[in-house]
Amino acid sequence: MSLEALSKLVEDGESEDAREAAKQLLSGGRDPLEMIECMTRTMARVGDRFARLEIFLPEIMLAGEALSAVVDEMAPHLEKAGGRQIKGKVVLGVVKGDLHEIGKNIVKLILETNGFQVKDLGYNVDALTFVKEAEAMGADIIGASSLMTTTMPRQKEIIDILKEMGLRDRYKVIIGGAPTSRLWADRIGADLYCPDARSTPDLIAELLK
Ligand code: B12
Repeated sequence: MSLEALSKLVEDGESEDAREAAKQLLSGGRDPLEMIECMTRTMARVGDRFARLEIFLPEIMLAGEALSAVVDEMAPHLEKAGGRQIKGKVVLGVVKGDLHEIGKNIVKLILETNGFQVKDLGYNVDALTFVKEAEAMGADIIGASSLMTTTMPRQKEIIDILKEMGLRDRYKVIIGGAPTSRLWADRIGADLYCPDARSTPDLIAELLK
């Protein structure tokens, strides 16, 4: 079983076969983080095919479900790699209007296995809810995911609310999701942009120093 074969199963939305393939790869010692990177590229390709009208929403939904099945299989393998000491508290969610949660779920998994405590707010989360939940948790970090150009402004809204409430210095705000960038992070005054889940724990640890 190869990564290419797994990628094809995810792209074709074959959830059960993809799950089995992932199991095989993982038990053969394949690095779960490498698998995630490969699957992220696969999903970008799925998205491009959708944008070109070669496939439609049901196919994306099936591919998304197949990827979620693969991520499920990865969880125990990631846990082995992680430490146990709490490095920071994070509230994490997908911004209002956005239902794309797979990337956020992967980030959650990787943060938890690397010693961060995570409160998962889910998807379609109002900007004010991020702030209220961060206050309730006594969080160090607010992490906001956006997968659409139309919902990226909701990341800025979180920062605007923090400023209005006089809380901007209390939290580090980190952003991610396929259409976001370092440039966007700078523009909205976020503390950090993370391009992928693999780099996130180290980038945050560096930021909190
Ligand atoms: C799967 C998918 C769906 C699934 C989502 C299933 C689910 N449960 O999440 C479904 C079918 C529901 C869906 C719906 C829609 N989708 Co869609 N979807 C995708 C697709 C193909 C893949 C997304 C994905 O899971 N990627 C894999 C993950 C692992 O990657 P990732 O999310 O980028 O996350 C990684 C990093 O970015 C980072 N990261 C992510 N978030 C964060 C947060 C923090 C804090 C940090 C540190 C890091 C981090 O870590 C992750 C792991 O490394 C993308 C294409 C793409 N290029 O992404 C389109 C895409 C995002 N969708 C798109 C569209 C248009 C839609 C719909 C509007 C379609 C429609 N007509 O209804 C709806 C919108 C629904 C809504 N309101 O949100 C467009 C958006 C275009 C735009 N305006 O920007 C895209 C880009 C496809 C395209 N090319 O047209 N979609």
